[in-house]
Amino acid sequence: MQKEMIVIGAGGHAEVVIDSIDKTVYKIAGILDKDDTYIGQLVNHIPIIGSDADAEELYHKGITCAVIGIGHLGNYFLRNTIYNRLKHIGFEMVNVIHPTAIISPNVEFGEGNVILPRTVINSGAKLGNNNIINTGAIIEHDVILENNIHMATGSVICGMSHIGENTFAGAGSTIIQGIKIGANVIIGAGSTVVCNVDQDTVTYGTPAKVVKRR
Ligand code: JB2
Repeated sequence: MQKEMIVIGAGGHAEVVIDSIDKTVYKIAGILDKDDTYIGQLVNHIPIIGSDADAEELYHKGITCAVIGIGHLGNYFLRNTIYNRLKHIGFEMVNVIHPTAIISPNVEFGEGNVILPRTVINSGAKLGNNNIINTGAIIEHDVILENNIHMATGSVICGMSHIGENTFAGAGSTIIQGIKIGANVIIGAGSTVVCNVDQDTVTYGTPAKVVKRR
């Protein structure tokens, strides 16, 4: 029997997440948006059924699985806040893995991770919770990703690097092997990171340089 699930967010990222959900395992009961404005509208044939305020009631009705479909590039902490709220209610935060993702059997996952089309995660990698591995991103061998990280489209982390929580690696960015990136870092799109990066910084360019503190 399929498990019932809600998707959080009704934007472009949610569309890709909905496409990636295994419908033989999960039945998507609906989408929760920021507010009730668009109730009844469809996103990839799935109706918006309410807002975050409805999550607890839905859980008690037996819809016990959830996935966050917000990429929300403007606020990196929002996904974490929502994740913690849903966990507190009791939701099972599902790992969504698109069928075209290539994942070594020797990868460890937490929960609530979203692994999108044509990604590669190689042997020995460890992922915490609530991470986005966006379309075409490559996570090389023995990389450690903490929690609430967003590896944007086509980004690459080479072997044995370590990424701190809440960090965002922009589209097409590359982190070479053995690098340590702190928490709450933003790496600009297309950057090449060749040195360790301190927490709470914004870093851009090739080679990437810290341009400001957050
Ligand atoms: O607190 C919230 C909340 N805040 C925004 N709770 C819930 N349940 N939903 C929230 N939202 C909703 O997230 C908005 O109402 C909207 O439906 C959605 C954000 O949509 P948007 O298209 O603006 O962004 P996105 O996060 O889906 O996609 C961004 O990030 C992706 C990674 C875009 O920049 C994409 O281009 C990018 N690929």
